[in-house]
Formats: sequence, structure tokens, C-alpha cells
Amino acid sequence: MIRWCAYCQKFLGEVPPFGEFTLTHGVCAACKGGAARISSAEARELRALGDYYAELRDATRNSFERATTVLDRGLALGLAPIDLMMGMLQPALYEMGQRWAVGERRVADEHQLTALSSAILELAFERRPELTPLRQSRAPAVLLLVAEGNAHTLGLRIVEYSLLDRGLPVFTIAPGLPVEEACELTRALRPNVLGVSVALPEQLDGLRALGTALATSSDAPRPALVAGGSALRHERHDLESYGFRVGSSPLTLYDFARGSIGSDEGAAPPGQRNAANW
Ligand code: B12
Ligand SMILES: [Zn+2]
Repeated sequence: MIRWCAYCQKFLGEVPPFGEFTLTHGVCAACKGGAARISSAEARELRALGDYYAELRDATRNSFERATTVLDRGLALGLAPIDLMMGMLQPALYEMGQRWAVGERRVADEHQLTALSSAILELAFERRPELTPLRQSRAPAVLLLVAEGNAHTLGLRIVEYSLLDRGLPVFTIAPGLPVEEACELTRALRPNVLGVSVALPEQLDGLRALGTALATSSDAPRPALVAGGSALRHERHDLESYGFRVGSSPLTLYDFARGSIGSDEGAAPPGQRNAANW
């Protein structure tokens, strides 16, 4: 189930039963102080959120297809764009994947929801021009890539939005790069953290190759490596032995990037790096 703060309409994460995409309410830490119990007005708002989600998950079968309509209605319900992405688009896409896997939805339905999601993301970026200087920064705190062969780019874009939204300079490339180019880009941009997204188990080999190539590269300092994405949610893996930590959400990557900027080990601080070739 998808949990929302009934007071400020913030996405609070998933709670059991997982894979069931109904909405439930809770109270976030920030609102906890003032919260006694949920009023009937707040319950109405939660119902409105539920209706909105129901339309979004079936966007390909109703008229809810324009990115501006979806974003504006979400904003009118009090949703911050990042909460709309994490709490509405993300579960709608997961659900689409599940329904597709059991033959309840066609590939065309998935493609349409993917296109709508990409358009909403781009629109959200456009509406935040103050994020532009941080986007494709030549001195990024975080370099974001997808694993070689990984065509799943939406998750990485949401991670990108989330990090920019929190003020970190980021450089993102998707779809995936060959290992040599990924190394070259990492050397040129010298990020504190390299985050790589992997969607399918067969894409793990690309990550292992990248980890090995970066570990044997003579250039120091090297970035901290973090891997994430749907392939790592349930699968067993050996990525730690290739130098990767595994994070599950944009927030873990943010916390990790903040931590590594604050420490002396690892890369130079943002702004003191050389990105001449990129
Ligand atoms: C949309 C989609 C596609 C689109 C992608 C379009 C695009 N531009 O992104 C297309 C059509 C290309 C596609 C293709 C395929 N797909 Co697909 N796809 C999906 C679907 C429905 C949604 C993916 C998505 O965007 N999710 C929403 C985002 C927000 O979630 P996310 O990626 O997990 O990212 C979040 C976190 O994981 C995390 N995160 C992500 N990256 C990183 C990185 C770091 C460092 C960190 C810390 C965190 C982090 O943050 C994000 C926000 O919370 C999923 C269903 C699902 N369960 O995800 C299937 C799914 C992933 N696909 C699947 C399959 C099988 C395929 C294909 C093999 C299908 C085929 N036969 O061709 C191909 C493979 C393509 C390839 N080579 O990669 C399977 C994978 C099953 C498996 N485990 O092996 C899934 C699960 C569907 C299913 N139920 O079977 N797909
Ligand atoms: Zn709250």
C-alpha cells in the first residue's frame, strides 16, 4: 500500500501488503507535533488523492493523458512534484509492469504510461528553472548513469530530480554507456558519488565490469559507487565485492552524497574539479 501524510500530502513510502496499490494515510514526522486525529476534511482529501491515482494508473484508458493536466491536478491536490513522482507515477508504473506480466495490459499501454511519465518529468523540470544551473553540472556532486544495456531511464530521472530538488549538482546520462566511456566521463567530471541504475539481473555484469575498471584506474580520487534500481530490490547480488554500495531510493543516494561531500576522503569538493573534456 502507498502511505501518505494526511496533513501535508507528502508521500511516506510503501507499507505491507506490498504490490497492492491502494492509498492509506499516516502522519509524517514534521506534522506529528500538531496532529491529533484525522478530520473528515482530511479524509476527503485522501479520497481525492485515491481518485487521482485511480485515473493515473489507467491513464491510457481515459482522457487523463496530457502531462500538463496530470501535473496541474496533482499540484491542485497539494502534491509536491517529487511526491507525485514517487507516490503516484512510481507505483502506477510498477503496477503496469505487473499487469503486463500477467497479460492484463498490452505493451502499448506501458509505452503510453511511460511517455506520459517522461513528459510529466520534463514539465516538472521546465517549471523549476532555478534547477537548471545544477542540472548537467560540470562539477557534479553526483554522476548518474544507467548500467550498460539498461533501457529503463525513468527511475534515474526521478533520482536526478530528487537530488536537484535538494540542491545537489548532478550530471546524468541515459541510456547506458560502454564501460570505457563511463570511466572516461567519471575521470573527467570527478563526482563525489557515481550512482548507477540497474533494472534487470543480466545488467549486473556491466556494473561488475565498471567497478573493476574504476578500481584498476590509476586516477585518484575515485568516487564512491552506489548502485540502485529494480534489479537490486529483491535479487541477491555480489556488488559489494566490486566496490558498490546498494541504495534503494533517491534519499539513500542523497544522504550518501551529502556524507561524502562532508568527509575528507573521496573526491574533491564540488567546484574544484576539472571537466575539460565534457
Ligand atoms: C517502463 C518499463 C519499461 C520501459 C522503460 C522506458 C524508460 N524510458 O524508462 C521499456 C519499454 C524500455 C522496458 C523494456 C524492458 N523491460 Co521493462 N519495465 C518497465 C516498468 C513497467 C516500469 C519501470 C519504471 O520506470 N518504474 C518506475 C521507476 C520510478 O522505478 P525504478 O526504476 O525502480 O526506480 C526507483 C528506484 O529503484 C530507485 N533507483 C533507480 N535507479 C537508482 C539508482 C541508484 C544509484 C539508487 C540509489 C536508486 C535508484 O529510485 C527510483 C525512484 O524511487 C517495469 C515495472 C517495474 N516493476 O518497475 C518493467 C520491468 C522492469 N521491465 C521488465 C522487462 C522484462 C523488460 C524487457 C526485458 C521487456 C522485453 N521483453 O523487451 C525490456 C528490457 C529493456 C532493457 N534492455 O533494459 C521487467 C523486469 C523483470 C526482471 N526482474 O527481470 C519488469 C519488472 C516488468 C515485469 N513485471 O516483468 N521496460
Ligand atoms: Zn506531513
